[in-house]
Amino acid sequence: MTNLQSIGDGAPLLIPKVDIDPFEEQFLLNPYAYHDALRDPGPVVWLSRYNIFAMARYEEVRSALIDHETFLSGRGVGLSDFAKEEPWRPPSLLLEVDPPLHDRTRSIMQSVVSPASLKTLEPVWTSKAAALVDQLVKQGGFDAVSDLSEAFPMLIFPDAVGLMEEGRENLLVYAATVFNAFGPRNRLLTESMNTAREASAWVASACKRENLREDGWGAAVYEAADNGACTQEEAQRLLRSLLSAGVDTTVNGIATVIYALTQFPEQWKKLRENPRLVRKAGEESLRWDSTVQTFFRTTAREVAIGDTLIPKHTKVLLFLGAANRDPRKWENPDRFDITRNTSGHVGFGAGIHQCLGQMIARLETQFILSALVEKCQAIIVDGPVLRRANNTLHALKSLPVRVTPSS
Ligand code: OVM
Repeated sequence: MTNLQSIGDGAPLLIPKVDIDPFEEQFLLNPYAYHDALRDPGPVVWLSRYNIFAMARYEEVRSALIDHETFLSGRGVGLSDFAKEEPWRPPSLLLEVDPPLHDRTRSIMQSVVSPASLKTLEPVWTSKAAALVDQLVKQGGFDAVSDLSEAFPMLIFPDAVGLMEEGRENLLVYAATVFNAFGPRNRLLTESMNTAREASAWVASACKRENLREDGWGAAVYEAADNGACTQEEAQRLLRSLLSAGVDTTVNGIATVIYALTQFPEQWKKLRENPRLVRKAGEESLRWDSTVQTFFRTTAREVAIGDTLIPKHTKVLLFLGAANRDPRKWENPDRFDITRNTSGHVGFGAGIHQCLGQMIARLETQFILSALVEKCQAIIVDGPVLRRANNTLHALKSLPVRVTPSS
């Protein structure tokens, strides 16, 4: 181990420097073109555009995610360091906190979105997925993003939370801003912030107790507060987490698996022959094209990665999407293969912060895929596939498809 020495820009000497901007539009639209350049130089690299450390190999990304005592979330999981800059909104009590607070809030929310509550929602979600897919298949062609991948979560998720009807369209606007806000203050974030003022106000109001139905997850969070698990103010902010993380993620998760199946028709065929593979298809899709591409952590202490010492109190960018395609870990990583063993993928993160809503996301994806494989023989792209640049999400804007109904 060689000592770390600083030079003018703060970069340690023994670290490969990479000049790529992972938040520039070209990168965000196709991150996979750049991942080798981030993974190959070493287990940790210096991003000279931002003067930060970054890790993009599976081993290091996963190790950092599970080591929450070294790699903190409490100073924000975006580029902005909450110890130095005022956060754009009050920090999330789940995502942007460390234990012990994290463990208290996490267990509250875990009991709200419990397997038991999902079990009762399942029949409604299944029939709504079937009805929506049925209607779209009858049309013969549709936009798999707006008509299906956005439409379905919007049909079921706000109802499950018990949100007011009025203004639900603000959810996607707000979420896009939340995920842009993990990146630098680039054009994407600035423009997003301008459109989000109204959406933020709507979300704040939608999270208030008096605006919630009495039978949803939202009311359940407030009941936990009544029982002493948290304050009423904490309840409102915990509910905000569901609205922040629960829609744009599943929208793009669903859109991506449909896109993947159009790009790998032999996998579609395999899925039709064995519809029980829907669960594996969803998982492989998250590995192959992770919806959440990146998150930051902040070091709590000096930490050695290979020959590099990362100083304490330093931001480190973790490339989940690159880890999930690291050839050091995955055989033929660019191949979408629904029968592969995806165990250990970090598409939902890993460790104590691992996606709270992962069962919700899995179910939504499975219900849509099950309906699609049952009702269509074939699904093909029928127009330009458009992406939407976001500082954190690998997102689709439009996926026009044509379908052949099952005979
Ligand atoms: C939150 C939050 C927001 C965005 C993402 C997320 C992936 C959580 O407000 O807690 O988890």
